[in-house]
Amino acid sequence: MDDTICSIATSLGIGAISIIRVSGKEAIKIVNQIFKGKNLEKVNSHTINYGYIVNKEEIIDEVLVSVMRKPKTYTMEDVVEINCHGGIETTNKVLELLLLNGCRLAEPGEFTKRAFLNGRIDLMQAEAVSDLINSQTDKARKIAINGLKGNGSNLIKNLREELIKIISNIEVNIDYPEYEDIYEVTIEDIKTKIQDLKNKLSKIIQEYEDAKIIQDGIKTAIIGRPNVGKSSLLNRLLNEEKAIVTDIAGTTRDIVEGEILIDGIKLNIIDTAGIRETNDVVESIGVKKSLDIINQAALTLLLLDNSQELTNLDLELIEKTKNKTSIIVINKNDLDNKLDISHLKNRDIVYINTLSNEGISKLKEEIKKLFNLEKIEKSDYNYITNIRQIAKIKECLQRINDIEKGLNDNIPLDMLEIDLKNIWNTLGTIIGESYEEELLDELFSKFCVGK
Ligand SMILES: Nc1nc2c(ncn2[C@@H]2O[C@H](COP(=O)(O)OP(=O)(O)OP(=O)(O)O)[C@@H](O)[C@H]2O)c(=O)[nH]1
Ligand SMILES: [Mg+2]
Repeated sequence: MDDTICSIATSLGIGAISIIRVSGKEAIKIVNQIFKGKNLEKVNSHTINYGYIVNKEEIIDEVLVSVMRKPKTYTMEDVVEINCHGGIETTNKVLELLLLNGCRLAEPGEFTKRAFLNGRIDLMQAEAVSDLINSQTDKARKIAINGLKGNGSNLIKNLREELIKIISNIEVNIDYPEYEDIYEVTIEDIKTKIQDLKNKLSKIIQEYEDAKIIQDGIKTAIIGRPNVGKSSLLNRLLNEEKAIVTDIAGTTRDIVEGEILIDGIKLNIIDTAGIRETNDVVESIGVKKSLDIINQAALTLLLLDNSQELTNLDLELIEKTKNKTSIIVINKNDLDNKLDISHLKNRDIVYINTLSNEGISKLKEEIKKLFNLEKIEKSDYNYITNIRQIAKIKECLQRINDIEKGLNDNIPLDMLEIDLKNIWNTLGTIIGESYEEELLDELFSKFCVGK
């Protein structure tokens, strides 16, 4: 961390402004060497300075340079940001000059890595930076900004404090084993506290499911026999003629995808090839894909045709989707009814007609109910969503389960103490109290360059 790093922080292309960021001990000195204007080594911290970037006598660009001295900076090191005119040539030239004058090109995420290593943010907050950049909906952004503010970190820190209290409780028991009365009282107390801890960890895992929906959306598959109107439904939902619709059975052969937002939650909708027995090679590959998608989707919309009797294939699909989160969508309700719904007991059913759009809002309502989107809408967006962090929480939960079993079998208290300290350590790795170098490398390599 002794060297001074630089990187283009904005995306490289033609635009009004490009920002090149420099961080490290020599940041101000190096930029000053290629700057014509005030002496940057003498200007006040957190000032913006007008001037030129020069290569000896040649003016490369007219710029504004922000000088921010440590420690109140993104990395807690001296940071300089050069605002130059957007454009690939200019930006690259300024970067090249910085490299020639002693900077090293930053690795992806290296600025944030330094912010972590210098103690300005913890590991959860660092990961939230990446989530913020990658968030695709407003709600995903809200989760990320809460993470960045440290809400998730505080949650973990509180859990660790509770653990410390339990551990000290146990130590009293180990140190004064002769007081049997105290032991009797506190062991019950310890059990209650461990139960409480377990509930809190379980809640984080449960809420993670909601958060996944907010961040990734709901993968929704439209399936059914050929010609029931799957592509028509996709088009209605997207409000766009995306998929080809004809009255020829087997029109859709490969999957067609689109996205909509329902109450700010993204629905990734997949229209599939109609499922039937076929000798056509291309179509049969499509059919296989359709069947696979049922297993991958978070929501299946099984389309049936109101104007036809149920076929064996329909019945098979009804059976296949029985234990999945699914809605039976009965299309073509403008035509005379021939479909007998007595086979559809205990299933969510919505009638629609894609010609007039009837039932489409009802379908959306049903999806909202199914995924409890109203609850998510009212949530405070304090979720832990990072897979690494969740894996650690699950690990803690597993250990607590083991401890509970042990407590019932009267495990020795010093063993219990060791187990609880392990959980305390595991929680610590979530916020980066301890870490392995490889973990950091892997984690920050997923960041974009310049962040
Ligand atoms: N009357 C009526 N016809 C509809 C309705 N929805 C779709 N259709 C017609 O049904 C035929 C098939 O529609 P598609 O959307 O292509 O059906 P699909 O399920 O995607 O068919 P494949 O791609 O072959 O599996 C077309 O002629 C549509 O115009 C509806 O609500 N009412
Ligand atoms: Mg189709």
